[in-house]
Amino acid sequence: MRRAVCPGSFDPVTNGHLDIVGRASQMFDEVVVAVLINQSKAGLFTVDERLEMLATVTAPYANVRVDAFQGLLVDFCRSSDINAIVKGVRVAGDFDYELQMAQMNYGLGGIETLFMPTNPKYSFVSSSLIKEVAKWGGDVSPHVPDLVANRLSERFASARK
Ligand code: COD
Repeated sequence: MRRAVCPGSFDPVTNGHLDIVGRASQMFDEVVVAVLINQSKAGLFTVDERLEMLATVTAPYANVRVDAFQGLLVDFCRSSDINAIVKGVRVAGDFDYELQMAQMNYGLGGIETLFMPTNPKYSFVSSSLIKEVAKWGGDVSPHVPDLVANRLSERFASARK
């Protein structure tokens, strides 16, 4: 089986992430969207909340499942029988960083990384910008699934109380 991983923080998932996941799902038998459990960085959403949002918004893709991992991505790939890492590339700066990680991951585990150019509609979209805009009441609805837009406004509304 050809199985790929789309790894990330997904705090929260955006339409840019989803575009890459959807395109990868057409190329592989199975795609695992894997959320990094980062003990040293608290996110806006817990890992469980991110997984729940991801499971809901990827439900239309029959061959996509979600999971979480700790430690090295290559170890997760090995234990889940994953042969490829799929990454979206937005701008040249992304490529410089992603290339280093791809080469390190290949050296560590012999796992290939495939780069997918982002859909230009989402080239400026990142989870951190989305959080910044949503925090101050800006409209993020064109850039994230409706579920995520609602969760963001709930989260920041309760923070303002
Ligand atoms: N359009 C297209 N793709 C996008 C967009 C967009 N608008 N936004 C993000 N993406 C893609 C990128 O490929 C990105 O890499 C991925 O989605 C995830 O993005 P984020 O922001 O949710 O997640 P990151 O960048 O914080 O994730 C970093 C990883 C968790 C992938 C990385 O740190 C990792 O693999 N960590 C595990 C530890 C490890 O193995 N370290 C050694 C690496 S060599």
